[in-house]
Amino acid sequence: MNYTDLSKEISYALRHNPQKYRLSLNDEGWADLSQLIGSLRTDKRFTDLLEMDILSMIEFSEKHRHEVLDGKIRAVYGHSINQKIEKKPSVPPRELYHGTAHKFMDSIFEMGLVPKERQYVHLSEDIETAISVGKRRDEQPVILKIDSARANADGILFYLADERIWLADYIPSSYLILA
Ligand code: HQG
Repeated sequence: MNYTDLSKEISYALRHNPQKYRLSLNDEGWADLSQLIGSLRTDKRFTDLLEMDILSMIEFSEKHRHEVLDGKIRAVYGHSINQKIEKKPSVPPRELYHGTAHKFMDSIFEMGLVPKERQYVHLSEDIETAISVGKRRDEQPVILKIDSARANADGILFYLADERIWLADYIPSSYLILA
């Protein structure tokens, strides 16, 4: 079983298209794991899929994209479905980072960071993660530093997705500087 294929398919199901897999997500994005397994088995790449494969895929993934608890599974971040996934606000570290492409910079300095297709803007605690996120769109990405302490003090909410990734609804450009 190819774990990269499995991870991508599960991300697609839980972030973007749960209906296709006959899944319903609760407010925090949790879906029934056995229903997901049943739906994935109809794909010829995953006919032998067991829960154990999903647990191993999560364990060996370099990023913490999915979590399993009590027969449920969810995507940790990245959702684009209409149903808003609820996150509890937390106090962010003083600074956060976002890696992006040069071609977006005019628009970002004009409008701030917006979630685009996803439900939340994605930010990271460390520059290395921001670089790898930005490299998806630009060989030499722009790294923005977010003054998250000041933004949070001014009422902008931040949500912890996992130990490295933070989410926000919107970051006005006045809190952004080039890292
Ligand atoms: C940009 C992947 C123009 C923003 C990654 C980004 C991450 C603007 C793009 C996670 C803008 C949205 C999320 C504005 C923001 N004008 N462009 N005003 N505001 N943008 O993919 O943060 O591997 O939705 O800079 O690694 O790149 O799939 O967000 O370039 O962790 O698990 O609009 O998804 O994780 O792109 O990536 P995305 P992202 P996985």
